[in-house]
Amino acid sequence: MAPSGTAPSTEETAPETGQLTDGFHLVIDALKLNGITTIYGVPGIPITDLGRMAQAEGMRVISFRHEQNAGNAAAIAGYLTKRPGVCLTVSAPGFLNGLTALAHATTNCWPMILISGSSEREVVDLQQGDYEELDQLAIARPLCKAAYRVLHAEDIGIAVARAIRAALSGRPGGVYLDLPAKLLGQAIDAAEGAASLVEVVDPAPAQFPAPAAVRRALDILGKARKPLIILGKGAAYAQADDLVRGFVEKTGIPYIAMSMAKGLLPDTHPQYAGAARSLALKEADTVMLIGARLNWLLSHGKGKQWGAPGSKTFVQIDIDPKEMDSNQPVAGPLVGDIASCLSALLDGMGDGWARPPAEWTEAIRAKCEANVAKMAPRLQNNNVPMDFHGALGALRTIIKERPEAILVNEGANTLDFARSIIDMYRPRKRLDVGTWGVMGVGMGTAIAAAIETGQPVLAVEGDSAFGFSGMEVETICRYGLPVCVVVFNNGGIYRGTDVNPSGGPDAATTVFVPGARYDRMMEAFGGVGVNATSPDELRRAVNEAMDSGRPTLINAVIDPAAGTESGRIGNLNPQSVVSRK
Ligand code: ADP
Ligand code: TPW
Ligand code: MG
Repeated sequence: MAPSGTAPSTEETAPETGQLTDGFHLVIDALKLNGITTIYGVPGIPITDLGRMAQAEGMRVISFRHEQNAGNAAAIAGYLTKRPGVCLTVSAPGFLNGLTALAHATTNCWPMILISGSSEREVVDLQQGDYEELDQLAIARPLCKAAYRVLHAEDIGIAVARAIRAALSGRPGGVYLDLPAKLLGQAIDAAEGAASLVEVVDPAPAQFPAPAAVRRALDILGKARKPLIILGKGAAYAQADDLVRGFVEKTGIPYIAMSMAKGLLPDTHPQYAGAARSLALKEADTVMLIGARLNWLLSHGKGKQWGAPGSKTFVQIDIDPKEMDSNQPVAGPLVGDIASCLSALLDGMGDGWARPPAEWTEAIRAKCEANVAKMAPRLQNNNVPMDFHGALGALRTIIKERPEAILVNEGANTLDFARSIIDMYRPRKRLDVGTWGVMGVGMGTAIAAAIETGQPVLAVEGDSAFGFSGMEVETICRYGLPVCVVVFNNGGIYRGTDVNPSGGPDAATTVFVPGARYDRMMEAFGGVGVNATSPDELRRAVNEAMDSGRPTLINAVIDPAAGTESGRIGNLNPQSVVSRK
């Protein structure tokens, strides 16, 4: 991809006439021309050779054990890099395995391209039972921003360009690219092929808000007595880190950060109201959303959590105009990209901006301090078996000492406690289950985080969550990645203490084999396995792993009774009205 304003580069060595190229090479050349250098996938008919050739052509091709994990890797690669992450799968079953991740990327507004081989159109459309026959294009369409099929080798350049532009422009999302087997082997003249490639110019154009919209938003913010900023992962994705900090600090407005926006400013920032979240949401008169949606994660901007109905005025920055008024009326809509909107706001604020009343900011600060002090002793406990607080107290210190490390996090209690206990200090260092709360993103996310950033990764995983992608520990070992997985082993989903209500011999639905030793999975592939029973042991093992960079899995033995049903969202479980004996 060429940045805004630069002309597409010309091929350095133009092929001579008479030479041939084919679909395989055109796909690879088109991706490389646009700066896409890594493919996450699983090989097989008809794309085995595509992976081999991509590797031969200098691309990084990371082979997984299951397409869903490769897809999750591509999705988070898109989030981390602002370039589409690419996942490559075989037809029907491989395609379907990758689809969950494509939908996940789209839901989270992350750019990703799922490229799947497919069987022959003529046979599929007549339903004649081709090898792995499936109408993949039709199935993908509702789950992504755009879906394209390429039938002629000379169209590959345009198709890849369209896929990249669709994934990156406006609200980012997933794109599906369908490559029938026959296309890959199609030969065309090499010079003609080279000329058909397209380097996308300025794939995510800046989108400026109108001056009137900027004035309107500033007018609302200027009148607020109790303003609050909510930073979301759209703001983290935008990589406008200095502008976010500049704006937050110039306004003096307290802010909270949605899960993956934690660390955009350090969680220790004096304006951070995370530990006073309830008070801030309830009492605020004006709420400014920056790259965050008023979806279920913010209880749609209503309910007890939000104080009296109608008590809030909303200002919102989002690149998607349809996001405005999606759940609550937005009095100050700013449609544009985060960087353009924030620089326009900063310009408009001038020098004499009045900070919010001290009564408000002090009330929040006092609440934060009280809550932090209340929590502190619980985080220092050295109980055996460990509870979530003791174990996370140890990990919290490790992230504080190693702020460059990336924290991957999934589970229920393991997720909710880690989110609130582990402070983040740098942008895009906390990667988790996203908008849907998908279990199974862990290993794909950890692998892509290590590959894309080269930084050490600490993956804090519920034992159930880990199981969804656990086989990828082999992938971590195979590529020698600096990933330390900590499995919070409480013997089950939420808790390990349920019993079968029928009294029958089957295990209860939420429990696993008690005393399981996940650490041995890592040892099976040549990595380091550790069984940790106390916070001290856990701390030691994680530090060792982070120092050595060796693939490590620590089985952290957590009290099976320590968790609660569904972590912090138990209220979303429907209640039965029937009580049967
Ligand atoms: P969170 O879960 O952290 O609250 P969401 O995923 O709900 O965040 O919201 C992210 C929002 O950010 C989406 O509505 C998306 O359209 C928006 N967004 C993504 N990238 C940009 C950008 N560069 N500029 C402005 N808004 C963006
Ligand atoms: C793809 C439902 C939400 S949380 C969870 C499940 C199965 C696992 C919780 O147990 P874990 O954590 O990981 O051991 P802990 O600390 O509470 O014991 N399938 C998918 N996504 C979701 N969200 C589920 C199922 C679920
Ligand atoms: Mg568990």
